[in-house]
Amino acid sequence: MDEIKKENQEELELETREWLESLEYVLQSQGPERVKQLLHDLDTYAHEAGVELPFTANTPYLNTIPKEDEPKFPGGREIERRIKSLVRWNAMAMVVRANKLDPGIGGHISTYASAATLYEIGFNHFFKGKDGNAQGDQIYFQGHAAPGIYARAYLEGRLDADKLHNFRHELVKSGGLSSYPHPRLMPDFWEFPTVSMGLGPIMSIYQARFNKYLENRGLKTESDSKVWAFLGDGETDEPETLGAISLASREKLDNLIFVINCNLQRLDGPVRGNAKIIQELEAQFRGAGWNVIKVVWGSDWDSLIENDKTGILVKRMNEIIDGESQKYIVEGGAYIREHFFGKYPELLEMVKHYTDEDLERMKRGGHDPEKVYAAYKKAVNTKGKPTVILAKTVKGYGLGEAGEGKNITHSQKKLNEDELKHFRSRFGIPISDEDVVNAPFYRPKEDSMEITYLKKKRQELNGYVPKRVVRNQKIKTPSQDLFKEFYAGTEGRSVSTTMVYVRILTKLLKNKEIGNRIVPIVPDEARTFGMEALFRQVGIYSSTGQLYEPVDRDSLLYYKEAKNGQILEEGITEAGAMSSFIAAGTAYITHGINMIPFFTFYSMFGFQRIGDLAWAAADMQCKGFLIGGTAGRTTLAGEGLQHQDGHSHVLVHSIPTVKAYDPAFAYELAVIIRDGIYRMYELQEDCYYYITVMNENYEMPAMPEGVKDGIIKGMYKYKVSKNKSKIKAHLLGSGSILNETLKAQEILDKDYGVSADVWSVTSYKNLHYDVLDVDRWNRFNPDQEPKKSYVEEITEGEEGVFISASDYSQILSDSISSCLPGKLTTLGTLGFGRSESREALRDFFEVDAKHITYTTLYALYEDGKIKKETLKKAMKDLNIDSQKPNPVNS
Ligand SMILES: Cc1ncc(C[n+]2csc(CCOP(=O)(O)OP(=O)(O)O)c2C)c(N)n1
Ligand SMILES: [Mg+2]
Repeated sequence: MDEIKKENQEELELETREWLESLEYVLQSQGPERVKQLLHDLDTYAHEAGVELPFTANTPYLNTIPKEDEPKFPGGREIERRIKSLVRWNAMAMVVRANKLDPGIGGHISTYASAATLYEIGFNHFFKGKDGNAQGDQIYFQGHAAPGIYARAYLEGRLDADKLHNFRHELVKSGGLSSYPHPRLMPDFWEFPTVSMGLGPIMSIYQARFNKYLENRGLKTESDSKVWAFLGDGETDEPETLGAISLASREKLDNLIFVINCNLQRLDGPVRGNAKIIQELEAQFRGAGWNVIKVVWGSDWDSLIENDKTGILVKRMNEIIDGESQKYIVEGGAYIREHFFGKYPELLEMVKHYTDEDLERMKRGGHDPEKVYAAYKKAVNTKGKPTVILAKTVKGYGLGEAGEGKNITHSQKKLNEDELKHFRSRFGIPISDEDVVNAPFYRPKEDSMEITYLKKKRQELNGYVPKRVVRNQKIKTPSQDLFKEFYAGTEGRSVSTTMVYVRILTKLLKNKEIGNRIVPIVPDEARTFGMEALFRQVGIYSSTGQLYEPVDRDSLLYYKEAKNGQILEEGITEAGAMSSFIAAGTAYITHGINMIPFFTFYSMFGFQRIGDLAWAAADMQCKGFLIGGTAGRTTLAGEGLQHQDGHSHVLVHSIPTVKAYDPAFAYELAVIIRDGIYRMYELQEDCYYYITVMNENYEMPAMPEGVKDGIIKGMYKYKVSKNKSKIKAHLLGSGSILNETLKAQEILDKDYGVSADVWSVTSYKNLHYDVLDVDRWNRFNPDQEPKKSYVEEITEGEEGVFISASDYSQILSDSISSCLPGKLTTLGTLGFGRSESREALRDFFEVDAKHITYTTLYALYEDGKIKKETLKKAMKDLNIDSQKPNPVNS
């Protein structure tokens, strides 16, 4: 029985060999294209014959570029190795010293240790700088690999030892280095904040797309600049990392290169202990249409792979899982022999002349400069597709006992004397046994071969990276004429602030000076906001133009896609649209071109959904307008709990440089937008804007005299009461709820003899930041005449009670309560929304005219200004239901 099986087996093997030999013959005689065709035909034949072939998007666990296709390495292997070793040492020393000085200050050694070759090949051969006004590459460095990037800048002479010494001590007098890439903190150095995982990858995709957009619109010349995104394998679990990869292939972003450092570990342990992250990612990216280059094995494996005539080695490589790969690193040569090669006698035979040390030294692809060079070279020359490089590395490479490949390695920040000695010797750093314990920084002399080489290399590539340079010129703000119609009011016509906004945008787009700099961005909500007229007016950007006849071609406002289209219609991805906003709003830095993005979205799906990107945008000093549409918890009727936004203004309050406004009237909106363009693009202030617009229609009044300054600062008196009574109240209203305060003003005047003035509050954020600033100044300057906050200034001498009402959480107006001359009662919409009519919602949240009236009367009653009977009667007359549920907790 066994004999028969064996014979059969031999026959099968013979058959396989014959097929393979035939294929090899075709490959040699006619080349790979013919092989592809044959395999395709075989596949089709088998399929038609009913053979179900298992689907796989994977190739074997081998390098994508075979040895024979590798280009010649153009660099000096030895000198580059020495430079890399110095960077490694200084990066490690920076973290070790910082933690000696200040235990617990943190930092990462192991990530850069695993990525050093990936970066050094880039620095020496690929990354393009911007010197001489070149366009340069955009490089998203993996956030916690920052020590390595600082260490290189130290060798380059761009950062001194003092700075390195003050890693994570930014507040010392001489200045330090920030933990991670933060353009805000190091504005001459970092360009892209990446450390919140997933943001780098998605931002880089939209950056590469925006570069093409600028080219297709004729705003920038075509270039061979690349966008490089370096990320961790653990980071690929973030939805933002992989969530937009199909956009990159659909848009044929051959200017985009992802380098995924597959060290198989994340913070706690293995990324995929029970599987292979490289194979998993290969399938995902190939499935999405990317060019995938795997760099799994170093050159030491080449001869073994070449001699693997039966395919047993590849079979073994395919079998192992990442948990095992990690173990090989920790256990060493004898273990590798026994457990990797030992599974099959033929494999053991292949390595019998290798010592255990030889086996241990056999590198992974990501640590082999020639393999990495080959991958990058292929990536930069790839046309029509984005490329991802999946490089297998070792986390904590070179740390030995201190953490190489160990589960604790991510957080390792301290090396003892022996470990430092080991590291020093492993990388040949010329530091004595005596000195090593202090982990001193080491930089060879200026005229040394190392420094000369690395400087020359950077010169050839147009200067140092990362380097943030701002090269834009200021923009002239459109004249007041453009905005005049909005200052005039609508004279009886009812419109919404959304309609006004779209009209302003339309006019800006037509403006000769800045029209082509406007970038309207929508995540599939243009019709919701009545923006569809723009489709035809300026076109929707499409890198392929419009290959079909739109179904509404006969209508005036047809769905027009064009290669030079101006609108970025992103589809349903707020994260993607925000990434486009960032690419556009930072083009003044990246490309020296002022672009003015207007990203219009459903306000609930703004800061709540993409808050971390909004934070990163502020870090990058992004400019532009975020427009929260269908805003206001009670103004958006019918939609309910997941749509009615009553807190985006609370969320935006936390980002210091965002100017946030909740305007009520057309003229307010016009003043704010004009001022925004003026501040961001003419004065070049560091901020971006968030403005909420509503879909409630009402007449827009004409702008009263002298209110522009108040609109911008955040508050002005809009309407003085006609009633001259001594019983005084002040009603603060915002957004569409301002109308409710105006109605309450009338009721208070007519039915209760109360003189209530109405104030329009356009920005509690502005007011509160000003209050904090003035309070602090007074605290630190007790000898000086105390300053007054803007709110104090404009309300000085006002008498009576203050009631605020807005479509947002009460906490906004609470923030200014200490500065008013009378007690403030705040009405707002804290709580979950409901699917209801506007009227019912305003009653439910107690922000309608009757609740504002009743609350005013109660405040006056508390103040002893009216009698209890009057209050109780009012409660009845106004139909206030005291038994209704509390909207805050129901
Ligand atoms: C959004 C987010 N969540 C968590 C972290 C904390 N964090 C920093 S590094 C890290 C592990 C990273 O693993 P990997 O992506 O594989 O990178 P490696 O260090 O292995 O190169 C984590 C969880 C973070 N920076 N951002
Ligand atoms: Mg990792």
